[in-house]
Amino acid sequence: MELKFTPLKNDLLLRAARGETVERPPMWVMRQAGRYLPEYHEAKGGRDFFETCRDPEIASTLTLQPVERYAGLLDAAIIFSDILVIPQAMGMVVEMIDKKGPHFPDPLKTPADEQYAEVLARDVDVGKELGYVYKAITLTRKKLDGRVPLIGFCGSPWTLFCYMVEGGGTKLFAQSKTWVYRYPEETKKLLHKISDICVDHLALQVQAGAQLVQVFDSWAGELGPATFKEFSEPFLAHIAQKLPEKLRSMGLDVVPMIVFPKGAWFALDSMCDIGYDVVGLDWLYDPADAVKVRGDRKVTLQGNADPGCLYGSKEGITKAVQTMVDGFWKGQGKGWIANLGHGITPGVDPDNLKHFFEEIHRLTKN
Ligand code: 1CP
Repeated sequence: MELKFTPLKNDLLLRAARGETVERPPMWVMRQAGRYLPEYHEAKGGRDFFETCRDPEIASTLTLQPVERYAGLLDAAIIFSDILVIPQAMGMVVEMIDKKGPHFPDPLKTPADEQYAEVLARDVDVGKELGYVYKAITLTRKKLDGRVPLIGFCGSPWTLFCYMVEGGGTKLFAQSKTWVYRYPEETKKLLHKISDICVDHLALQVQAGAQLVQVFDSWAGELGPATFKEFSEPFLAHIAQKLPEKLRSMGLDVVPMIVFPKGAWFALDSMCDIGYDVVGLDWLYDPADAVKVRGDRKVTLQGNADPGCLYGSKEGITKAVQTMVDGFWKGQGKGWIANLGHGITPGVDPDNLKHFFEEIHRLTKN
């Protein structure tokens, strides 16, 4: 069943994602609703992070904050949630520790563990476990009232797997690498299980009102070309293939899909062929080189300024924008969604993000 909402007044992002020629590049930034905004801290108060995700009223308020602050500049909203709601739906406990990040008190240790068998065997009903995400999306669509499209998202199977075995953020990836190099088949079984849950979660987000979806493979670059091909790419491809099938079977329209394989510069060529409409790039790519790798394939590139440029001066930010505009946009007029190369970081002055948007606007005006 398709829900009815106010038609979009600004559908620039959807047109650019589909590869159409557009009047200017759409812009949004990863983690745009978050800690750099004083109004985020005000609205969140002392609440636990996952409690805010589970409260559709607060989650929608947080989603709208950047849309309101940057009205007329920002071309998308992204639902306030987290990639780690999937491990939670799979029965794992995930806490968010203030100023430290996510923590799993009981991560997966080895395939011989009882917990591994339990997680694999568990029949996960995301509709039941993550109903609050879908409620938040529907409420946000209503509050947006057609101002900009709403993006839904999930973590990639590989990135979620890393958190499930590491138990939180890591620099070494010791557990993830132990699994990859010691238990490759058991690792793939789990990745496959996670992939199917990602498809279900994305489909229900679309049913609830998400107009475009992004898969965050934040730890893609921890793998090398050969291991990425084995432990991440097939599962990203599985999502790209199954989601449209699932949406059609639910009587829903197919939505554009974005993949963000952070750090996997070696995979750009194959990422343009696995079924995504948009490939997100981090700042380690030279925009003009990425455009060359894409060639004439109908894939839109998204990114990719160093998020750290927003700690810079106005001139520094302008220079970073100019590099993107020259590489992605000049002589093209399509195929680019302006963004940072990763999430905006805490401590950035929100006015610097405004300057970033204004400069994209100014430097891409015909
Ligand atoms: O505007 C938005 O994008 C907000 C919605 C959002 C998204 C898309 C949040 C809220 N998290 C995410 C995705 C997410 N979460 C990713 C993929 C994007 C990326 O690579 O940045 C990842 C890796 C996570 C996991 C996570 N959640 C971390 C990273 C930990 C690590 O390993 O370094 C952290 C710090 C969180 C908490 C979190 N999620 C979101 C917010 C606003 C916060 C901060 C909570 C707080 O302290 O107030």
